[in-house]
Amino acid sequence: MEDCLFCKIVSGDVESDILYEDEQVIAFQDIKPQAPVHLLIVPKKHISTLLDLKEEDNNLVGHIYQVANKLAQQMEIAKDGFRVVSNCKEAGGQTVFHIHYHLLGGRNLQWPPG
Ligand code: DGP
Repeated sequence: MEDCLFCKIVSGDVESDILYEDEQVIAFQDIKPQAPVHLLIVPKKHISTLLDLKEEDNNLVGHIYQVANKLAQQMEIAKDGFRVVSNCKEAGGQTVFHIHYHLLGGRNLQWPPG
């Protein structure tokens, strides 16, 4: 997608601090961290919102959670606990329309979110 920020990060046209990459996903530091650890796990395939996920994406979504598991351990937030969250559309807080999963940890997170 030409005008998609996260597609440009995937292609390397926009710089980011990448911590993990494989054939299906990348994970990089959020530019506006909301916790001591705040990474974004992003599929390389452009999918605009969670509502656009298809059955064929089931393995991809499972893979994203496996990557979250690995990164939580790597970032040393697994022992205390952490959060994986994906915002959907404006009222859900989505600002970048290429699905992504926030991995947040390193402090006691509040619930409910704002
Ligand atoms: P959301 O609001 O759920 O769509 O999350 C989008 C996140 O993307 C938000 O936490 C800030 C982050 N973000 C926006 N622009 C950039 C960027 O250029 N680089 C990086 N690394 N993160 C960005």
